[in-house]
Amino acid sequence: DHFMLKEIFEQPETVAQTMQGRIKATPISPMKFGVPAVDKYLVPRVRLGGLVDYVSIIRRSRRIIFIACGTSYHAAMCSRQTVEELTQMPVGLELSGDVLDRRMPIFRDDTCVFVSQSGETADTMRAMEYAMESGALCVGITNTVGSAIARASHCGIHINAGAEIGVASTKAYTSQIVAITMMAIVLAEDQISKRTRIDEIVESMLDLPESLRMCLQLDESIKELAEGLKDESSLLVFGRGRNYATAVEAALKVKEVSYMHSEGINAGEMKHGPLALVDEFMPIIVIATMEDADMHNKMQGVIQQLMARSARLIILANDDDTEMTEIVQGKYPIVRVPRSDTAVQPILNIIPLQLLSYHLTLKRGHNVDQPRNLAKSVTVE
Ligand code: G6Q
Repeated sequence: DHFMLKEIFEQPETVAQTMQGRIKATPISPMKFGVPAVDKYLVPRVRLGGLVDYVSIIRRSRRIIFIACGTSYHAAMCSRQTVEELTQMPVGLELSGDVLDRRMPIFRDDTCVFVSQSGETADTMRAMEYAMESGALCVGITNTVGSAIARASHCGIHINAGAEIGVASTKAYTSQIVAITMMAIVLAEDQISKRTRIDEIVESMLDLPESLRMCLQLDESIKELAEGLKDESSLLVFGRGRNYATAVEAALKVKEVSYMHSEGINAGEMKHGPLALVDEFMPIIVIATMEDADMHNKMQGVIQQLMARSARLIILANDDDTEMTEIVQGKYPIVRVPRSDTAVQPILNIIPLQLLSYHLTLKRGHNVDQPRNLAKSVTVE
């Protein structure tokens, strides 16, 4: 019925398109005698044609800085940890407009990665011109072949997600995360110590289309959830680690199309202010998937603290998380998503939240594809 819904449902195919011809299906570290075999020659698991000639320059750079706006910024926020984990390099994250406002120091041995669905966003383009003047290597990650950022950057990755028409970015977000994760892998492929980890991430990426299809089956139950939330004036979303990005991206989706106030909150910051908003009326979505044991424990603690304050919760958990069933005791709805690798799980987690923003908007009677005051490409500063 709408481009936004069409694009949400395209994601099993669009993430596959982003990986197509770039990821090798066979593991690079086959197990021999219970330990990963170390081949004489490193066989790369991922190949990104647009980066091949620049990989060694990026590896030698002082730091990597991701620069973007809106949803593209959230995609970089989500994948930044994977880049840090695999490369062990300092990885910065900046809003395009803020780079210019601060006249941020950028140096010739920096790599600046500009993430933009349209490739035409004025703030990101200006930030790239600024970084070029500083002599930094400029990498573009865009969805639009021939766009200003794709043409003016030194090298880059096309995310190949196909044209995105809905103003609310959905399929571009998941493909941007896939593209940045592939970039992290390419940068780490020279390190033998990272090969097993790369295999784990790649295996989960290859499962993505199937897992995304399972997430899309949540559509009907999310519609019901939206019915119970449609008259609210505010919605909080709590997450931490990579899922802090999921929380802020979900909140952006909700506010931009349904016009409901929504805020993504880092659950680690809860005690430093946001807890004051918690009462039995304020709806709070808590992202508590169990891809990482430490994070899962922390999120269980957050849920218990919120329960102690009689909060009104909606929990996002994995389909095999029985502990969560015990903690929640049937008091709150639990949205279940399949389990994946820590680097890949946020790609699944955002799906029910994209669907929620879509259904909330229809139920509140707004135009989901063309929200007021917003344009698809923000070509003015
Ligand atoms: C969100 C939007 C918006 C977009 C930014 C940056 O749903 O589509 O936040 O991500 O305006 O646009 P580009 O990714 O095209 O640079």
